[in-house]
Amino acid sequence: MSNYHIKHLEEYFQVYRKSVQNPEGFWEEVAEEHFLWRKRWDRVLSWDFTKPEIKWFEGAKLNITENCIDRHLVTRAKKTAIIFEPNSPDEPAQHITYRELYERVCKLANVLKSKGISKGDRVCIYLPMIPELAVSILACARIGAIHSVVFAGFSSNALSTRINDSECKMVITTDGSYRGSKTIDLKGIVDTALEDCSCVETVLVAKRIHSGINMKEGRDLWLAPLLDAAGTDCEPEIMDAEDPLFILYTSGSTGKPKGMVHTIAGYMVFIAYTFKNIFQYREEDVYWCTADIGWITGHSYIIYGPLCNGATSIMFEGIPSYPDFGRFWEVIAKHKVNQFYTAPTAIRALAKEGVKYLEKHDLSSIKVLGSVGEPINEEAWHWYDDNVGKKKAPIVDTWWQTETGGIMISPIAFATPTKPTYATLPFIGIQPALMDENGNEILGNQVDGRLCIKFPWPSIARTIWGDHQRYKDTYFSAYENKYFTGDGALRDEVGYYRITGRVDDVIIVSGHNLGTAPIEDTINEHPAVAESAIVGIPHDVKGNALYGFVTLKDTGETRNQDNLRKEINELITEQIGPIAKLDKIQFTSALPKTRSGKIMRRILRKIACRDTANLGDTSTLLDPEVVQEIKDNVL
Ligand code: 7RM
Repeated sequence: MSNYHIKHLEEYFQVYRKSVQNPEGFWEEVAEEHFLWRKRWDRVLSWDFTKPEIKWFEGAKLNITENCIDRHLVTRAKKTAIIFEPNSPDEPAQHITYRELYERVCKLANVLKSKGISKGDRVCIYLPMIPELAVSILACARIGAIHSVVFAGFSSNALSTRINDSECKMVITTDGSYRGSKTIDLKGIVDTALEDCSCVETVLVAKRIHSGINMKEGRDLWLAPLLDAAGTDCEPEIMDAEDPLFILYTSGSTGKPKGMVHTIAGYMVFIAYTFKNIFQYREEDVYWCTADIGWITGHSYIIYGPLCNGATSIMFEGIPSYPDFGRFWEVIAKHKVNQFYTAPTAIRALAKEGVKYLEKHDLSSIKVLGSVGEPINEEAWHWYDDNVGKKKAPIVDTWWQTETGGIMISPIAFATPTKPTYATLPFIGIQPALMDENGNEILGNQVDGRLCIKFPWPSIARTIWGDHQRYKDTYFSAYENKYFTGDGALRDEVGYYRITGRVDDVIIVSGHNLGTAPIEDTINEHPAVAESAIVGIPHDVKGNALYGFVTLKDTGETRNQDNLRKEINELITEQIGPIAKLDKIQFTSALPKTRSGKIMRRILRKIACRDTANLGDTSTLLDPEVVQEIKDNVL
């Protein structure tokens, strides 16, 4: 039996047992057999959740890019590592082989060095989904610089905060980016941001849209001529297992963004192992994750996980609605995608358009479907299963976080029987616990509580950049000796987990704890409803009452809103009970979402409570205009 490649449920249980009974022995075996090390570790694991301090493979030396690129050159030099699918379907796709990727990464690594970047320096990468983004990440890793990718949809304000927090010496950007039919002046955003950043010495600019931009003398440099002059080999910097690999910012419910720090060896081992098993990637498969590399999903499951396995990974520059809502399906058919990984918000947006776009494309290459980012509601799950997977492709609903680095709870495709809306079983090595309000672990099945993890796994973030105390307070203080995820979950009669959403989304109505997710799921089952979000508003008698924001499907017919309100509440009464009925239902054209697709309930809550003087930071919203519309129509 190979520990590395799990194929049946029985095997999962055996390997899981082993990984929990002897975590060090287990991960040591995985690390030994499947990666390239320059020096072996002295110790597999040391940990103390009270400090908190976690170290994996201490004493080992390696470079992650040798694992992602160099070692494949023997057998996969001509294999495509990255398929770049541009924003416009009229622009040809690019197939970048492992050999080409090697050369491009080495060249850029040499450029970085020549511009004064060395091991431990922070480099901010503010790029759209173009090959230079992947190459920049790997070039940093090659020379031991710490990359901090900032999603290229963030404003100049968000960008400067992140650059300053980790004192980046360099920014890598472009003259602009494409987004559907629009272009975005990325360099202009960088220029504005840098007015507030004295730490940045150099800005490297890749050409993408060929727009006229300002180049600041002595600071800004075009990338192309530097690359042309650079050498095609660059010796990898030999790194310690626990050296930082990257910083990635994630917004908390309060305060400034948290720069989560991931270190090299443990991250590499866990991300490679999860990718291989959960998606059941096989040599020659084409894998597509639609996330932006500006999020952890893109770091772990577009770049590091696939490349560590010698896979072919698609990088898509565009959006699902351009030139029309058939774009995803067109790309799947064009590249014969075998594993497709996307977010519930995208699934719902596409489902809203019906099946007419799907029917035009051949999706028969699909073997596995993935979901990530938020709980997937029953309706979206079935739509995905019926229409995209044609009931033949298992859906891996993968629960994890920026902080966890890799997937924590998920089916293993073809091994774990799936169940709609359930992330199912803990992945190998992951030891979840459900906790009650008093800090006690809830044992047994058919229970729900707050989700914690009891034992370290290799890719857990090691700290928050510059603020270890905040790391401790946020994740290790709620429950003794446990990592607290901030999510609620339930465990069903067979031990499957269902993530019910952030615990701060719980609303107490007349003493009943109501999670927003199940109510939203019920509303979404109404045939006219596309999406919904529930918030609590103060109520004299009940403590809180429920206020719903609902978007409707474009079915062509006009509906009487009062009738719809009645039908929605009847549905809730039927499926959950009258306690969960909504006091108010506001119909709206869209919901405010973060750019990674998470509904910003914080903003909706304030609007519903008519507390709109200070809506907090709305700069990370996908579509800030909807906030005005919702404010104008508040009930
Ligand atoms: C990967 C990612 C983390 C939060 C997490 C959850 C929610 C993510 C799922 C999910 C239910 C899922 N990282 N979440 N995946 N909830 N089912 N499969 O999204 O740091 O950006 O967000 O996202 O609340 O705590 S993240």
